[in-house]
Amino acid sequence: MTVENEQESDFFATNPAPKNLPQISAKLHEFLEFHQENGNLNKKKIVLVTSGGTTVPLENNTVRFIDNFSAGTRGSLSAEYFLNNGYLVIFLHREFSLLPFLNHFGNINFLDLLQIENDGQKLGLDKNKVSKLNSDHNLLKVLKNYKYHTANRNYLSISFTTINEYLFTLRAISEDLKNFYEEKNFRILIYLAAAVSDFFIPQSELPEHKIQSNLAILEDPQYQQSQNPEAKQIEISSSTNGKLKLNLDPVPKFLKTIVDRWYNNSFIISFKLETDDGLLIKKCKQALARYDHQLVIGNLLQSRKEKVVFVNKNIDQQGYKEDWFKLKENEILDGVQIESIFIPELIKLHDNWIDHFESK
Ligand code: PAZ
Repeated sequence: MTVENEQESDFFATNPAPKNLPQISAKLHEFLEFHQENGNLNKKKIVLVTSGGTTVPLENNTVRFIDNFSAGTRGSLSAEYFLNNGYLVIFLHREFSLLPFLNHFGNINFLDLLQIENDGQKLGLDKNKVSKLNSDHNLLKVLKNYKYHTANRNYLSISFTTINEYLFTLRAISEDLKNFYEEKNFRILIYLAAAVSDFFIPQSELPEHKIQSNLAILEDPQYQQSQNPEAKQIEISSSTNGKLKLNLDPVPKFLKTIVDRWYNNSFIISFKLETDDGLLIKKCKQALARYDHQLVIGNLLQSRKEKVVFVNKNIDQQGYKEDWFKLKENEILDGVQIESIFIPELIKLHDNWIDHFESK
């Protein structure tokens, strides 16, 4: 067993599965069964898109948590381009983050599109506002796509909030997908765009209740007795001068397990986000060397909506190659989405991958 595999089994053995996992699995199973019965699993490719950021709770009854910046723009737009290119999509996203199709209308308040008619007796549409929305945001086109893909059940949304929920759900999805696709799992594309925390506190070591800041309460024996004795990763007391000290464990590196066990033979893409451009390519290459998957897409926080880099191995497996995709000045002004440029390239890479397996 590799170190990564050991860390993975430890994680699942020591952290509780989310309570709604059986419902999620049932929903997924039903989605895959529907497409199997309709012959789509043999005809269509499927992509698992992960999107948005994971939280790290600091209390079991969670009032406070650590979060990150990701709004799910990349994931939700990508899901839409995959759908429009004939893929079935499983969209594993942070609850309340951006969703495919709705992502175009993030700042729009739908109440402003409605009006009250007949002296308060009837609900109406403000046609001028709807028409402006249509001309500004291509509402009709987006709506047609949305209706088409929902009517055909082409995508399934599953949400997570915490790092724990994310990892358990990712594993559950992989188990079902593997069973449905069996030896054809090269038709599965895994697109890991979620911003997943690198650090966390295991559930068994979380304080049960809201962390108190009042030293008198902290030193009250009755309060101390009510606390989880294992909660040693979070320290606040008079000996810390009332400062909150956090000790976070590293999240096990799941990508190795994903590549070797959960999704072997699937086309796996991970993302690498950095803020220092001097590190980006180096970190992408490190990830490829460590996990041996198919592609890393690198992006910088500051320019992630304008450029990305594909880093993968050369055909002869010797060394790496980098392909940049950048929006031009006029494309940025016209609101072109970088996903519209690089997703078609990804699909070509996935198609080559499938051809390789099918011609064996
Ligand atoms: O969600 P968003 O569109 O604001 O950001 C997308 C992103 C930067 C989170 C994604 O492109 C990415 O790089 N995800 C992986 C992050 C990482 O764990 O390195």
